[in-house]
Amino acid sequence: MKNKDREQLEKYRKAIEKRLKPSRYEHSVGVAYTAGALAMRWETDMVKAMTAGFLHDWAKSLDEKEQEKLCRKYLPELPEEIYRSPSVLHAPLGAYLVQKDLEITDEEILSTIRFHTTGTPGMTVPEMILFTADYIEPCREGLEGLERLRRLAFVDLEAAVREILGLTLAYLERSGRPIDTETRRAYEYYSARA
Ligand code: DGI
Ligand code: FE
Ligand code: FE
Repeated sequence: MKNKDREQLEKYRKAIEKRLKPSRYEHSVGVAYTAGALAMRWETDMVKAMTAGFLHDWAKSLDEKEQEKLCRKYLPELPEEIYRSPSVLHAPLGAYLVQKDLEITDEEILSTIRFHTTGTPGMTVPEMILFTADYIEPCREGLEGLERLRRLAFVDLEAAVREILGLTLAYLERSGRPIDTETRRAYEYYSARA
């Protein structure tokens, strides 16, 4: 990659290192390099994939109450229903905050961050890459199907997305947590294409 890109990425890495606790920072580095490798395999922009990887959990340094407050203030277009699933708020809020805090305006990067937790129907390849990298990055452990999904992501990206959505839905149902509309829509879209 160009010197300029390397310097930008280094800037984002340092910014996220300062912002998140160490384990979450390690996760972000894992997502960045996994997304970069998937971008090589699936022929999309590697620098954008790594940028999104470093920054995708930018809003996660805030507690959920604060996330809700900022979402209500800055993202009034979010459906009221989303507030029943507070763990998904950091994704749309992160897309907003990296724009505000780091002047990231590239819509391709912003939309991958926006949908990294729930997914959405008809994701672009960069969106599927971040969604999948978040699940399979090397620091993750104890998640269902990890070893197989790590291989599958490099063989059939959409199949990996479908499986991750299925596993997430099953997990949420088992634990009795509300399922956000966007998660369900994404799951239904990808199941119907199997
Ligand atoms: O931020 P990370 O921990 O790296 O990963 P993530 O952004 O995928 O967030 C994962 C959490 O979000 C996990 O606890 C499951 C939860 N989640 C994903 N979709 C939904 C959801 N929680 C609810 N309540 N509803 C959803 O639809
Ligand atoms: Fe996240
Ligand atoms: Fe994450």
